[in-house]
Amino acid sequence: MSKNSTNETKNFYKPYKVPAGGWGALKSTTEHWFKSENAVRNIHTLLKTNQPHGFDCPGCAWGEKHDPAKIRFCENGAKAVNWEATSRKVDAAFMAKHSVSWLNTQSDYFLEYQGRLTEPLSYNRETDHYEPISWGQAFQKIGETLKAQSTPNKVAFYTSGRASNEAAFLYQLFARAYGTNNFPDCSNMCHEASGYGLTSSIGIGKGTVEIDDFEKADAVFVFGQNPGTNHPRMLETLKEVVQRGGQLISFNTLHERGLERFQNPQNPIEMLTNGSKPTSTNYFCPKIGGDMAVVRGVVKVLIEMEDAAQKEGKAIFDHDFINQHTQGLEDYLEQVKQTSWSGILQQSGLTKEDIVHTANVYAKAESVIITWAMGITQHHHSVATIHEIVNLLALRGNLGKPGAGACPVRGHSNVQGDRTMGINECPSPSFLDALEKRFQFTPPKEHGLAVVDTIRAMRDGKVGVFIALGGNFAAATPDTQATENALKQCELTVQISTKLNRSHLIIGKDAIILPCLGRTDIDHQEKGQQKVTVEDSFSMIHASGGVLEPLSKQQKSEPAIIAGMAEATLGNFPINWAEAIGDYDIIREHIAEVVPGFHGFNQRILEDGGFYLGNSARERNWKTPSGKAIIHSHPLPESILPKRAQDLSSEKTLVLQTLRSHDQYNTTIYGMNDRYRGIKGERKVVFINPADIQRLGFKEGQSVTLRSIWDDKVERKVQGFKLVPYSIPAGNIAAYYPETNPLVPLDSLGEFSNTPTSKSIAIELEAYEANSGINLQTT
Ligand SMILES: Nc1nc2c(c(=O)[nH]1)N[C@H]1C(S)=C(S)[C@@H](COP(=O)(O)OP(=O)(O)OC[C@H]3O[C@@H](n4cnc5c(=O)[nH]c(N)nc54)[C@H](O)[C@@H]3O)O[C@H]1N2
Ligand SMILES: Nc1nc2c(c(=O)[nH]1)N[C@H]1C(S)=C(S)[C@@H](COP(=O)(O)OP(=O)(O)OC[C@H]3O[C@@H](n4cnc5c(=O)[nH]c(N)nc54)[C@H](O)[C@@H]3O)O[C@H]1N2
Ligand SMILES: [Mo]
Repeated sequence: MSKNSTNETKNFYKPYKVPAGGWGALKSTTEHWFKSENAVRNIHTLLKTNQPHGFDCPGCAWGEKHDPAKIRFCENGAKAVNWEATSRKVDAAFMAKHSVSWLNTQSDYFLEYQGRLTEPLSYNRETDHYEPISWGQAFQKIGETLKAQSTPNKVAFYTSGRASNEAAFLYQLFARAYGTNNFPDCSNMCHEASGYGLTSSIGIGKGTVEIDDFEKADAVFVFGQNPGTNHPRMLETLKEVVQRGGQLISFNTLHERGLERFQNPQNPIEMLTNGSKPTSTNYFCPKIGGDMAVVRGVVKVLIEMEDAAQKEGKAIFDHDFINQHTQGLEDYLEQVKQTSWSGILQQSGLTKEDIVHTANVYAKAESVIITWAMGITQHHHSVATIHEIVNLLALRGNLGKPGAGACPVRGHSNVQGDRTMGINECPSPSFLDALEKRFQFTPPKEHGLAVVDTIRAMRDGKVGVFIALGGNFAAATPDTQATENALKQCELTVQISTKLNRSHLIIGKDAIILPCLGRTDIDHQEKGQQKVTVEDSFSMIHASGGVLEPLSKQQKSEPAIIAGMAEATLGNFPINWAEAIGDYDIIREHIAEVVPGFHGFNQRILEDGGFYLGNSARERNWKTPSGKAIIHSHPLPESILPKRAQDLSSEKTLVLQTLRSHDQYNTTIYGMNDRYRGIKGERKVVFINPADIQRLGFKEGQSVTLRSIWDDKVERKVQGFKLVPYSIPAGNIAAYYPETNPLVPLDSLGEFSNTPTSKSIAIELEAYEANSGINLQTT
């Protein structure tokens, strides 16, 4: 389609024809090395990534096979490390030069590019500048503000998923001892539907596979994820499945390069011969939100196959597993039978042949793994889709056997661990009991606020203090305008951060920035250098220790900052905070007593490669009320858009998914390119089917306004985005987050998960003349 790319897109769009990884990745890694202005030091640093005595890569939560001989970083891990380990500083001098109002006119890229935060800062409204504040004064101000609140529930404690287990455990202990369960976290916007969907079906909210299972799987289905960019080390695993003759079917609305071909930059032969390997045996492109219909179609074919097999005295279904381990199958099969093929084909956008092929692959395989990420979890019907996936797995006993299982691929490098440590607005009674027993206080039982409810509560004056352990709340959350207005209502915002970002610039009455150490930095405490621990997508816990001297003596570790705030608020209750910071073994001893599976924590992290936390569903132990895996039956959604958008939609309505480019880490923008999708030097683009460009009367490369459709009369739009003709189903479009977050209505949420529907937003496009209006872009 883009062979005859016109002048409009010629400058920034050229399809990428070579495999993912390979020389392109190596070139990009080198460029980012030099950009960090710390190249030599960082090469040394990178070699310690994911090594037994190094640090856990802050990139993603993909796990590692234990093999000390291997270099274990990828291009995007290298970007994450170079970005953190820069020598540039954002200090008092920088802040004296730039007012907050001026900084707020700069891009997200500019803000983070300025370097590491190196001293505590406090906002001065009179000068509109951040100014230095001592650690002691900062803690005192926070403690006094917290103590002055009429109820602890006026405070929200946000967590982004990079926080270590030790930091997360102390943080929740502090907030619960203070008296609230208000723990909004990035997971609310990410894999919440996976946690909810899995807990309500198999009794545990985590994946059931280990990394070794990929070596045993006959087939792997990858739904709605882009590992070439977001989990590059997963490509090696996928390639190996294909290489040994396994079946690998990718389901993605876009043709993502990494899911097609991969050249391993760490394999000299492949690099020198310019060879590459396929990463999928089949590639299907369902419509946005069409995956539940795909799975339903597959099950419909399997029912027909089962009926035919039974006539010959054989079976496709694993009846022993079904009878012994599941509940609800009859109703579900009836529901599937009731679903029409026309509905399935229309919603999935696939042909019946594609679906029959998938069913055949599934039925022939003795073991199947299904993986997924944000293409599944950020819709209105995400929980229903995950239930459908679990049902498919259950039909042939693909839960709790080698080479099989459910594999939600997590995002942030310790987002799974943070939940394990109790970062949860709806804590389980058993967790609270264990906390009470260990620390001799009664933690609050009332459920707290997740992300969207926190924004609503700020808006309504019910939350007035916002504390963030990392992340970039203002940019990562939906409905940017509404969120920014809500944050501006706050009495105090406190951000524990490594780099300057938008959230520091959206200020209520008072704002404090507390600069912290990152994964790569050495953490010196009274009893020597400290390690922290993290949990990967496969429930492996391992230690991580920094390797670089911190850029400034004024930076503190996350646990030390939490302890400082806690002591200023609670004194030595319920623990001696300062003592725990001197030696993190003390924090781990507390964890071992409170969190199941962590007995002998301090000894077990000495093992290279760490230890496995275990997974009850993997043992076929179903922690559901009935003790069985529950087969849920949901009707296929009428439309993939939430009802409030559906009612207003028309022929012109398109469905937008917001996704990541290759040069970003969530709201952190490393650069302006999206190599695998052929985009150079541009982020304001809309990927659109060429037939839609024509149908709607636009031209390739034309600038447009995106306006979202919602029934509350609020105008949500972004402007000046260029149309890029792309291989994407008709009626679907894609654009980058966070630039498109102003379009996501705060109330457009996943059913049961309350996750913003960042992958299915109803949109209309209109031509944009550069000078015809004010550009409302926030980035
Ligand atoms: N380099 C890098 N690594 C990262 C991150 C990063 O930003 N940069 N972020 C981290 C985090 S927090 C997370 S959660 C993960 C995110 O990892 P991903 O889930 O891979 O992230 P997205 O960019 O949101 O990509 C969504 C993918 O799903 C596809 N998709 C969208 N909607 C649908 C659908 O309805 N059906 C199907 N079948 N496909 C669909 C899109 O085309 C795209 O390929 O990555 C983590 N790792
Ligand atoms: N439209 C749309 N919105 C989305 C998504 C989407 O796909 N589409 N994805 C959602 C998802 S999956 C997620 S996980 C969220 C991400 O939401 P967040 O986790 O809140 O955002 P990040 O961009 O990862 O946070 C970046 C900031 O974290 C800080 N930081 C980096 N490293 C550290 C560290 O080691 N310690 C501390 N204390 N701070 C650190 C830096 O200051 C940096 O500016 O966004 C969500 N929002
Ligand atoms: Mo995420």
